[in-house]
Amino acid sequence: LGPHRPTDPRPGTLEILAEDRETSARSCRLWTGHGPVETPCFMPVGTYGAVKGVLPDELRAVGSQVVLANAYHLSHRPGAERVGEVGGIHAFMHWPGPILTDSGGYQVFSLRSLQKIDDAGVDYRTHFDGSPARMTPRSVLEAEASIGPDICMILDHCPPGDGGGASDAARRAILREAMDRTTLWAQEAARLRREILRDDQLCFAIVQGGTDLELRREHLETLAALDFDGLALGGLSVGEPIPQMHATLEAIAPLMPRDKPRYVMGIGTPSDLLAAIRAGVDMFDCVIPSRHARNGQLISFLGRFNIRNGRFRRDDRPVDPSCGCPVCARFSRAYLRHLHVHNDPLYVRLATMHNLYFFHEWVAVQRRAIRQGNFGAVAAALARVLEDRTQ
Ligand code: PRF
Ligand code: ZN
Repeated sequence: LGPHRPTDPRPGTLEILAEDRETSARSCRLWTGHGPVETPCFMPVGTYGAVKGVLPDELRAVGSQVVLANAYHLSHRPGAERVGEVGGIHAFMHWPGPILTDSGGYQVFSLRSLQKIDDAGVDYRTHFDGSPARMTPRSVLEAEASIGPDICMILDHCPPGDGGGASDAARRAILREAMDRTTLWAQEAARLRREILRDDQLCFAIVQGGTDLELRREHLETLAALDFDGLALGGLSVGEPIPQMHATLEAIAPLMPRDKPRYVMGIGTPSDLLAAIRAGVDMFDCVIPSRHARNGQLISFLGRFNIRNGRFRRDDRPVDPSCGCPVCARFSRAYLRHLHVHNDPLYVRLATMHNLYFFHEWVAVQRRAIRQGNFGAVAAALARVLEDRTQ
């Protein structure tokens, strides 16, 4: 992995390597300016240009292919121009592979720092020092041009999934308004991207519409007609009931353009990933493995447990004896608990590596199955694993 070679396919090229016969699952290779991505692919979150506590070579060792950062956070700290001055985010963080940046629209809405939203952009107060700022489709692309990721997400409006307690009609109106505004911003971004971004930077649009299938279909159709390299489903896993989220994935992901990468933003649990892959999604990102690790939650084929629990004091087994990660190869539950109790930063590093390895492996098992033509059987086995696990 590393910078694009002249013999590599053009960034944005999607090779469809296998499609499952019974489900919508598929496996592809997406070419970026920093090498290929084998899909389905789970992307760890490194908001400020670091997956907390873990070195780039350690990320590689646990199976990470693409790292996600956030253009909003980097624009404020240390500043998009500052990242540009050092040669871009790859040089700054010393990650040689593909990088995707989220626009930050979602963070501005979810951090409740929102001031005023209009058809041209959003006024907000930064969550750093409360100073006023404005985000527009243009300002996001300009930040991403300086920061230099391989995949750029555009500005969107993601409303809360629980409707904020509103009636059905009011909820639909909220979804519709956010969706129409997201369309205006996407049209603007599609007009500007060729002028602002480099040729080898891919640009993805974000479909909204909550769990309303009619709105989703309409928005997907509108955005699919614009000049983007890939499409994402936003507005999922934002407080709506999980069965509704899975039903939306199942109905909408298969309708996304076949010849472009399909990304679902901010999911998910192992069960969410299984549902998304079955529905034909290629990429996802989530803070669960890294954030849960920091909180003491270790996730594996055995289930999820909190390492702080006293029962691990004398437990000299690895987190999961069947796990192939570099942490389980050497360290015991008792040692990890000890590190956690003493707030040793080594705990975060080891726990994050184990959790990320498990998420990558969970997806890699399905990727291999799709490519070998036995996804149905493997997905059924994984569903049984989920039922047997301790939550
Ligand atoms: N939009 C953007 N980023 C996101 C989301 C979204 O809707 C979500 C929702 N799950 C996570 N991250 N831009
Ligand atoms: Zn492990």
